[in-house]
Amino acid sequence: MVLINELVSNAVKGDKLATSKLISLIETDPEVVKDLADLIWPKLPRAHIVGVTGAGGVGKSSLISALVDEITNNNSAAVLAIDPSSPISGGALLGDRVRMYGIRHTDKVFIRSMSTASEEALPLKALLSIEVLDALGYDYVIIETPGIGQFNVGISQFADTVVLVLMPGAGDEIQALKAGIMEVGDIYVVNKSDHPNAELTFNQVLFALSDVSTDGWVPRVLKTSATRRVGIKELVDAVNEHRKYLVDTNKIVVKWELRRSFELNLTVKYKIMSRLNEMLAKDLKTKNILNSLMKGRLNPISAADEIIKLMFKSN
Ligand SMILES: Nc1nc2c(ncn2[C@@H]2O[C@H](COP(=O)(O)OP(=O)(O)OP(=O)(O)O)[C@@H](O)[C@H]2O)c(=O)[nH]1
Ligand SMILES: [Mg+2]
Repeated sequence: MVLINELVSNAVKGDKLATSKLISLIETDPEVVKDLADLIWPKLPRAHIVGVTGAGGVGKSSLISALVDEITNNNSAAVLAIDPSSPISGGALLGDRVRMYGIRHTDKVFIRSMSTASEEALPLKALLSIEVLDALGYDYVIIETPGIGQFNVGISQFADTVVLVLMPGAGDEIQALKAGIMEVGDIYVVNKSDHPNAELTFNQVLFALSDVSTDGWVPRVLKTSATRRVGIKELVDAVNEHRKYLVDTNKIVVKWELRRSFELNLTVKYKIMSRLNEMLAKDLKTKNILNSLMKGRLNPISAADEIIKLMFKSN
């Protein structure tokens, strides 16, 4: 607890190593949030959460670094890159990433990557980290998630604004857009606009979206070149316009509710699974139930009912 107190007071002052250590603690054991909560939580969300998604290699990371450079002219930003393939996670990459992307206002930027199991698109630890970054006072929290065709991560369940990134020649994605099976973005970006096919793809996206029904917000379609830093200011303007729209229509409250219900859902699952594993390791009655299931004396549903009964009895 002393450690946490110290980390929080340093993180609040802008110490990025302390912030990174707090996130590492959450990665190791989400229960640490209980201690954190007394210090910096709970409260109404304040940061604007931007989810940036798109297929591999479209330029999400490059676009985020350009975006962060623009945003941090006036505000602070934290970036959380969810990386399903990387076995490396965390603090070690912090400095490297900032350097790698050539971000300018480094004092106002926090960057962190987080590895996940591939089937676990947005893990609890990521959601809790978003809350911590918000509580620490970052104005924008930007999440990079991979999104491939219809296999999306449910980004709209936690992001206030969804930026969907495409690149020239993204035929499959445009088909998916037309068919309505791709995750819906608030802003569509055709990145790599320095490529010859960009204009064609841009027009195809506009066309594909022309009969997508909206409830008040008309999705923006933009062209950017992350590497040449073209169209970045327009992208930041579109994000801010969307935020203003959410605030003006009070839809921001619905976003907060969605995010916090998603959080609750993942937390309850996490706690029940932890409890189950603990019971399977230590509790004789639980082991007997598993044994009966294996021998065919119990079916899985009745076995689960028995386990749940035990779970609530022993609490
Ligand atoms: N020509 C051009 N290349 C770009 C642009 N944006 C990104 N790239 C290049 O595209 C490649 C992939 O960029 P990233 O930013 O790593 O793409 P990503 O979507 O984050 O990739 P993953 O995280 O691996 O899915 C890199 O070689 C970038 O330099 C752009 O606007 N124009
Ligand atoms: Mg990336």
